[in-house]
Amino acid sequence: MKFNTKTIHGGQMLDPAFSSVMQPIYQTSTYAQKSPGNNKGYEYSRTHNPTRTALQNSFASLENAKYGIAFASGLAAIDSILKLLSPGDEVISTSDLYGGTYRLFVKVFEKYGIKFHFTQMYNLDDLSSLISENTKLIWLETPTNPMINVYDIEAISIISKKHDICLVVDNTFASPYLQTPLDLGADIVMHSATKYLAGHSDVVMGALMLNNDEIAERLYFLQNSSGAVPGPQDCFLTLRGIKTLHVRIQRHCENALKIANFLNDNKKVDKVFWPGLSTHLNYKVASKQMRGYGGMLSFTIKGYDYEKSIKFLSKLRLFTLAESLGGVESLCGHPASMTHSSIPKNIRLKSGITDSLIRLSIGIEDADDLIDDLKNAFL
Ligand code: P1T
Repeated sequence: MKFNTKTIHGGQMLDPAFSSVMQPIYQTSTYAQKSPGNNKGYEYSRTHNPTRTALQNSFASLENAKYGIAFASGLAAIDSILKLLSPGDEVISTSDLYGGTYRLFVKVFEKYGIKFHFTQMYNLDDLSSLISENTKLIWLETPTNPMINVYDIEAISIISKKHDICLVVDNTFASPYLQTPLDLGADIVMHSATKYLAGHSDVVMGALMLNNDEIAERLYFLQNSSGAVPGPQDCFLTLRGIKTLHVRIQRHCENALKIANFLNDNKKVDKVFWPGLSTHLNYKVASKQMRGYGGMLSFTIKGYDYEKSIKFLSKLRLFTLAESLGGVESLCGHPASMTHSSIPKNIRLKSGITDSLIRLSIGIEDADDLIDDLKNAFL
């Protein structure tokens, strides 16, 4: 099945009750049992729910995975991966990553004896030099949030395999339409499905996709044992969102290209971070491993400081100042004071998250209207 068909039919079956074409919302916490433990595998909704099963099958199908596991948020999905580790284990992560992921690593899991190293993953010698016998996980966000750096999944997977380290790719910014990391050698794919997968800024949801039977069993155990599961209504909304994933991402990419070119040609703009520009540091690797360059873009304006950048954001009308990304509507944000404020300033500056950095989540409105909105904010 090709990707555009998988978004609609991947892993789906007609509902056995009435053959409804849309998956029903099984809004129930529990199921009547004929005798203890006897009800087609459905006993309690933290453990299993048919709407969630349909979503998990869709997740697996999108990433060419054997297993899909749904969580109540992207961070809940990451939390479960970290619970695979034991005290003394070490993780090597991209230094440029979502602030909430950094916070979970450093402020929650360090306390339990997990050690985190942060590095840019361009230089594979730097990565290799951090590997020890305690290294159990490589955390790769690509493209990164908010600098839109792109790292070579295949090259990094060669290193992870050599040292028997689990390679996890946070594929939130790309979506499986643009990149399928398991095909490139990753062991687990993680998504904040809140973003492109659900796609309409109306649900918070996390996803893990993988092929390894033993790790999958441990993650299903954690999903049930820790209990950070999504409700059936949210599973339904995410399934519905996924049905248009391919057409939405096509338009996100088309609009991002037009806006990246507009900003790149604008004399007031200092730097544009979008991997589809041939001048971007990661254009080559992005062209190799991605099927398009995505709808996330960051930029800085010449001579702008914190105040001027905030003023620029306040002048935008179609771009809404808000956390999150990947919905049909365009959003703008100031990473230093919003999504990445939990990262200490000296650390975020090293990754390029300056006080003047502006992040755009380019929606699927008419690109000319979006460009007019930006033009107006430059006046
Ligand atoms: O918000 P949640 O569904 O828990 O997902 C966390 C998360 C994980 N990984 C990446 C790359 C993310 O961007 C996020 C969430 N990011 C935002 C809310 C944001 O505005 O960047």
